[in-house]
Amino acid sequence: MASRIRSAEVLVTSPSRNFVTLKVTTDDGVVGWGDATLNGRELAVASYLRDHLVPLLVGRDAERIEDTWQYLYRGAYWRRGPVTMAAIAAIDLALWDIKGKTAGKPVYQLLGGAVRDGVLAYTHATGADLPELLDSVDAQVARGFRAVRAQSGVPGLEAVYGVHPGVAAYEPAGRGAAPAEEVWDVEAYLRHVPGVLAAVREHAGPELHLLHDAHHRLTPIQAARLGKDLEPVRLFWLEDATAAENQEALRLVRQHTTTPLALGEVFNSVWDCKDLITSQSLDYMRVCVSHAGGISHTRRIWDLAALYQVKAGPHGPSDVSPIAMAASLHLALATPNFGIQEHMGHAPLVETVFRHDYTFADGYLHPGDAPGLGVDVDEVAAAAHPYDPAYLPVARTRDGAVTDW
Ligand code: GCO
Ligand code: MG
Repeated sequence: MASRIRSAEVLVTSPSRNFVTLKVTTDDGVVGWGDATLNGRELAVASYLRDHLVPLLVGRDAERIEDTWQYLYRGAYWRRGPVTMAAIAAIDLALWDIKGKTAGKPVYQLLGGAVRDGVLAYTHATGADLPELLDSVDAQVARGFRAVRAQSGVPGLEAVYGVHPGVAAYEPAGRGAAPAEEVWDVEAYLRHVPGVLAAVREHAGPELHLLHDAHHRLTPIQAARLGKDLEPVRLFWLEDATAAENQEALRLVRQHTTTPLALGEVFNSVWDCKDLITSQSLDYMRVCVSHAGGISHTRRIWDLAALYQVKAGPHGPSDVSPIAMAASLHLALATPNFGIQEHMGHAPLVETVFRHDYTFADGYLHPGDAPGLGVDVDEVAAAAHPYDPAYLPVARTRDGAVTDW
């Protein structure tokens, strides 16, 4: 007998950062959780869900995940875009959670079962200068990580995105009604970073997987030069070398360097990913389940990528909630061409609202074997932390012009 959706409710909570959470309840009382967090644009997704999608959900068959996905995506006429796809993702995750709970199985079992024992994870190491960065790398290796993203301060720049003290999870979005503005000097960065990463490689030895994120800030020719300069460092990947909208740029970069390339954390559909995958312009596709239409759509992207030897390297910073992280891990465990999962971790307060079954040990994550996604939300704790506006910083060049993010 079909199980119908009785209600769907949107929670916006801010246990040290903002999250948009969807609670779907069936008429037999099964609860599924979904995530719809879009950093700095949380309320837009909350409204899209509350005002446009929730009324369509009530009464639908909770088991027909794909049909609901097609109905919301194709039926809207206005397709794609981060707000739409994050909202659809939340519903998709909640319905997979319900399906798992109803079947009494973890979601990865419903996706075909595990094809690996654990999910290789990388985390962040940062330092204002080299000694601080090396300490941070050592601390993350001591926690068990076999892969580390290294970001460093740049002499002459007051703040560099992604650089912060300590190894605890940090929040790149700053509280307040408007974003912070930071000065960015690409030439200073390009002069400084190759030496820093070479020093990290020398310090860490050949086995540690080293990653670096350029945050979409380089022109194609600057990215090509950086990729070349970094070849002796043997990076696991150079991420977001160029702005994601101009996809031909990556082809140019690729012609000049064997440094592996990753991109796509801002993509939200297979159409965004298609050309880069089929032209084999990158090695890792970075879309994550909560921004790209959920498990149902993201697995199609991974399958397309598999044909071209492109691997999955999903986004997993602190704005990817524990619900989305759990969903990503279930999919990763069952995906043959999975590569690596970003795992920045969350502040302790986040874990008091979202209790998750996934674990980290010895470099690998595992989603756990609880039925469904394996995340529970403490609604009382969530309600104690209402929405608090926060925005990612805006970058300006030295002459004061707004520049690529
Ligand atoms: C990464 C990122 C993040 C994003 C942030 C946007 O983890 O690779 O680039 O720091 O910028 O999550 O919301
Ligand atoms: Mg990134």
